[in-house]
Amino acid sequence: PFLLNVLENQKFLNGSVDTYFIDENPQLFQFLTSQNRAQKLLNYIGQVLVNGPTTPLATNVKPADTTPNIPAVSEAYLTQATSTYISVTSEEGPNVQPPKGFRQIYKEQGPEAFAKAVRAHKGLLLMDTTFRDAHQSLLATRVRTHDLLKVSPYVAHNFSNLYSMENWGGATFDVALRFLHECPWDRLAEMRKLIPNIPFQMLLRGANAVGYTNYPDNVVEKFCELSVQTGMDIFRVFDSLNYLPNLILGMEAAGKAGGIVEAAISYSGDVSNPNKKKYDLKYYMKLTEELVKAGTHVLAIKDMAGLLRPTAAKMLVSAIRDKYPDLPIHIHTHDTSGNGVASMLACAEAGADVVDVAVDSMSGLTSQPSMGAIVSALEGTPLDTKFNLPAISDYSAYWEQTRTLYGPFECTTTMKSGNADVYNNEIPGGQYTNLQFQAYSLGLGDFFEDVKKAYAEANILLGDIIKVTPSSKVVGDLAQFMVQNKLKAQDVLDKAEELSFPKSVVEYLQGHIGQPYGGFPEPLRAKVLKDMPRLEGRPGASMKPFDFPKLKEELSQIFDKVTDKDVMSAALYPQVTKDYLKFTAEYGPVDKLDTRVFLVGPKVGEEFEVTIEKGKTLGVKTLAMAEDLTENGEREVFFELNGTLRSVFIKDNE
Ligand code: 3PY
Ligand code: ZN
Repeated sequence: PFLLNVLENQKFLNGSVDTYFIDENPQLFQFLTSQNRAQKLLNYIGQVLVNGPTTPLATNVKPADTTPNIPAVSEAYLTQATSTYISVTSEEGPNVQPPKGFRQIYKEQGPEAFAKAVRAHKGLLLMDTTFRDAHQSLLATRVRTHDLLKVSPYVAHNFSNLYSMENWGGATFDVALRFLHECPWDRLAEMRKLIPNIPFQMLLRGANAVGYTNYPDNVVEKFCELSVQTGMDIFRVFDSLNYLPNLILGMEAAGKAGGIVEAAISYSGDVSNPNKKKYDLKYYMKLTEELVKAGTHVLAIKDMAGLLRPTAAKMLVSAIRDKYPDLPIHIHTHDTSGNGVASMLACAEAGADVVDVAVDSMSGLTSQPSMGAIVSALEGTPLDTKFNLPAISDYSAYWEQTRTLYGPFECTTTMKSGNADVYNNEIPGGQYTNLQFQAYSLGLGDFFEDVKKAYAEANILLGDIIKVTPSSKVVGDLAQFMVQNKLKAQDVLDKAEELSFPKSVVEYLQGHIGQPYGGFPEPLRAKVLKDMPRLEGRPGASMKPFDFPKLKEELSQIFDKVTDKDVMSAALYPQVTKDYLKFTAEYGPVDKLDTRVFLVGPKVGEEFEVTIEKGKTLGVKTLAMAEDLTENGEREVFFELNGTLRSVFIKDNE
């Protein structure tokens, strides 16, 4: 294994080798394990300075040269009665403990008591999506743990009345490992330490967990177990086709793990439009009945594209509220059309308990509607959220500044406004920004308009399906395929037997992600699949249980100190996790660097600090880069590390 130190090599130690041994085993001289974390970080910084970003930047906008102000935890809390505070002692003393929140009800009395407390609550409750869906939709999911943690104590102290914070799951798991070189489990554990009072919520893609494909059942189960152990509380469970067996699998996994189950109906169509017949009120009422029967603690309406207009919102929520007076109802939407606030207010008035918002500076467009807008709209009414507007402003100011660090991933580089055309194309928020980005990076402004139109056609070709990860990718892939090959819907139908469709489309038609409501489109399916195998029923039902011990063994052959969490990550994302483990073995705790330094490296001459653990802070100054390369094509980069001169040699890839 590449981490093996030469001084641990038996052959080397007992002298039974010749000098060619050294030439043939250069990996033994990399001393990776013996290098300390500081040296690894210098290697990382050197690498970025010499060879450019290790995480590809989506545009040529640079991260801002700014240090966000961290809002101070309000003094007001430090003088209040201690009985309402969480009784955990910390090094800083009892005064810094945040007030109790809904999490204490759940932890002390269980999920049912939590659901009751939510129903009994006067006023509208909020979930804050800033830590997950907001940046997934606006900043390509790139927000790093480092920036989430800085503002976490503030959130714990000022927003202890949140129903929950959505801060994990969805695309964050994959992106953390793949692009940010950080461990999603560590992110969860660290946030938990700083926020003991507010329930944490994650997005679980049912049988797809936090991936893009169905996994064996034991993977989903174990994933939920580890999530609860690491600090997760509420699981919003959805299936991309609203396919009940997949939904139930996810619900049971979350429930068995001890979590709060929030089963979600993914919303499509328009219940207020009599011409949109497939997903009508009857369809949603039937699905609600099934989810209630399956024991959900809370019902979510997941409006991933922002299609739930105010009128439809009122119809749908009142119908569910009338039939299920005790069921907590939680609404999720995206503000793509600009109707988000209006719709959430309509939901609240019709009897929803909770709506999703993002802090003002991370709201709007394809993200969630604005927290400040909804809070101020309800102030002084019976639905008053009792949130403090100045506290929201300080939180928003932090994110406004922090957002500029992520300039390279900013959706507003191309997206200047909301667009009600989403009611025609039904593209989910996160995908809408992605597709626009892609179109612009191909230099094809018109391409996006064509893709959006093709998306609507592709949806009909595939049977007018629910579109959310991963079924939305199937529709998006078909749409791009149609635009690139200049195919109209009729051409696709006519030439289906000869066309070589995207893999995701073929697999969807084979039944790999489940069964769509109303069945697969025929004759398209028969023409595309010909005699290829078809999966009936729930895909996971026919998969062999995943062999975790075997994977652990395999990883331990290559890497040091492999944890169960690493193994879980690798079960979901095998190659991405191996790359992550290799990366951190080589470059150390890059998650501790400030975001600008992490993304593009420091300026020459810049001094900065890195706190690699509590009480251990490195002072770094970048001194210079050698102009000439060494014989081996390496460039020497000079640093001052805690006042001592250090240098690293980096292979120049130019
Ligand atoms: C996800 O699956 O990541 C989503 O946000 C779907 O809406
Ligand atoms: Zn969403």
